[in-house]
Amino acid sequence: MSNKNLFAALHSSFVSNADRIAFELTQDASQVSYAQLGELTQRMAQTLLDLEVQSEQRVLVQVGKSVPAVALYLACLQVGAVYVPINTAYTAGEVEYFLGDAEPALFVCDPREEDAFTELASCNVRSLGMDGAGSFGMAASQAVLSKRSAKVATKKSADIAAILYTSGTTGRSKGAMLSHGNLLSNATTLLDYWGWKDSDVLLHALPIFHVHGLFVALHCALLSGTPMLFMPAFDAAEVLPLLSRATVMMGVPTFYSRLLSLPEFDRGSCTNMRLFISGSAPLTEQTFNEFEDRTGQRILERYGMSETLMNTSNPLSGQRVAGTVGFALPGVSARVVNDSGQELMAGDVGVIEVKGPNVFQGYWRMPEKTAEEFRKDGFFITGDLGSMDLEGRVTIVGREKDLVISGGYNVYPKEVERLLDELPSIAESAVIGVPHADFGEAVVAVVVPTGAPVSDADLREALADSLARYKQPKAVFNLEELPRNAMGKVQKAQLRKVHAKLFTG
Ligand code: MLC
Ligand code: AMP
Repeated sequence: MSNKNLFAALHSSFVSNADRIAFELTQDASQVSYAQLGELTQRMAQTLLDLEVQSEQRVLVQVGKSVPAVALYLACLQVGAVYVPINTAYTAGEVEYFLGDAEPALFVCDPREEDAFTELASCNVRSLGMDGAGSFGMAASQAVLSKRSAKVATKKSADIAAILYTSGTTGRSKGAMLSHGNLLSNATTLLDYWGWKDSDVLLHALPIFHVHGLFVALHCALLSGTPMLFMPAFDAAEVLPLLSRATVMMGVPTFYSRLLSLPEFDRGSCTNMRLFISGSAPLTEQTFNEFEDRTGQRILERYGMSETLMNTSNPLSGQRVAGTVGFALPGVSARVVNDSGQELMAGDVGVIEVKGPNVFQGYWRMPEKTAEEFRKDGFFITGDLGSMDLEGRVTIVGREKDLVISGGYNVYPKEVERLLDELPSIAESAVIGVPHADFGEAVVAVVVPTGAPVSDADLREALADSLARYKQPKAVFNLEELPRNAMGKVQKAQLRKVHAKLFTG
């Protein structure tokens, strides 16, 4: 049986594309070839082995976006460790949870945090700077490579390659376990479905701790030897002059609405572009239409999740319909069901369920939770609400799960409410998402204070150490009591209605 380690496929691409450029860093135009990426990865793999990281052990990583960070991911694959990336915006308080839950053998953090985390963590702690500095980076640069250096660990398709944490409705983050087979099959499907070409150049401006930037974008490029224009973070003004050198860009809807806000962005800005892909949050019909009017390009919208990678996509050739997420990808089955799991007629709205080689292996150390989210016939219950037309085209209309998606980041109200309710100044709270022109949705808190009204500044201060900034409410409202229905359930729909125009005028 051949080795199903995803790294085996990536490595053979690095060998066949050795002389091609893998990354051009947009900060300084420096370039890294596929051969250099392969060597850096080999050094990092050796460093992991020198630190005695074993196959299947977790490596928790919270580092800035950089080529060394990509190489660290690849090195984890190579030695068979399980890569666990977390958002760089998480506070030390949030990181502590992941350290406890993932029980990593090694935590790699930003060099500025290394001393503090060495005190806090019970595992090995090392650091990696965006320039390759830090204790892990230094060790990798000094690693002695020899014939006995790290090999490619042998893996089966179902073996876990990565755990991606995704918050739960209980407010506790769940680790979605993705296998080598999940990652490789989804990437090869996308390469084919999106017609990846030898001449493609990918503009990579997404963060690399989520499915979108880490797996969808990087895997497509790395497996096909595509050069990437690699940006540390999205900035519309910086993207604009780079577009003429790229052929493919992937982004969350905020990327596209921000590009449209630049008056100089037009057809001439993207003469070589063949594909703008959007996902992670709903792309409004308004953005889709304005984008087409301005550039002549119809954005290709697709739909995915941390648990499932990519499920559906609008077609490369054929009609891309605004407001829809297209068809189930080849090998993926999608259906829309009612509460009792019965499949609905075309056009009827229900919960979207999916099955296929893309669907994850379960939640880390949560067998009951895993069992709850799967049907007996193996379909995964996404919690997204939508419909499917007679041709199989899927439209997402909402979410059954209480979740806010802000600028492509998920915020689970429960997690924020739990922290607010612990504050002495707050008796109870309800956290909602309201429309926002830039982020799509924004987090808003409605609170019942115990005494004096709570201000935005009070909340900011109270949550500074415990909650990432993007999850913090962008506005707070004080009420004497929360609206509840006869069953005592907070009527969030009513609150959302009241504050619907808060950020959209
Ligand atoms: C930043 N801020 C946000 C935010 N991003 N607030 C709400 N929602 C967000 N998404 C806040 C910061 O906390 C800060 O607040 C202020 O905005 C400026 O920070 P910044 O870092 O300068 O922000 P900016 O560069 O403008 O970032 C916006 C963004 C970024 C849209 C470029 O959020 C982004 O790259 N999003 C992509 C997310 C993504 O990759 N999702 C994929 C998930 S995978 P303050 O108050 O301190 O000033 C998935 C599956 C799938 O969903 O299908 O793909
Ligand atoms: P995450 O847990 O970060 O992977 O987010 C997954 C969720 O993002 C999905 O369950 C959807 O709710 C949402 N999502 C992803 N892509 C789209 C899309 N194209 N349109 C609407 N929602 C999307």
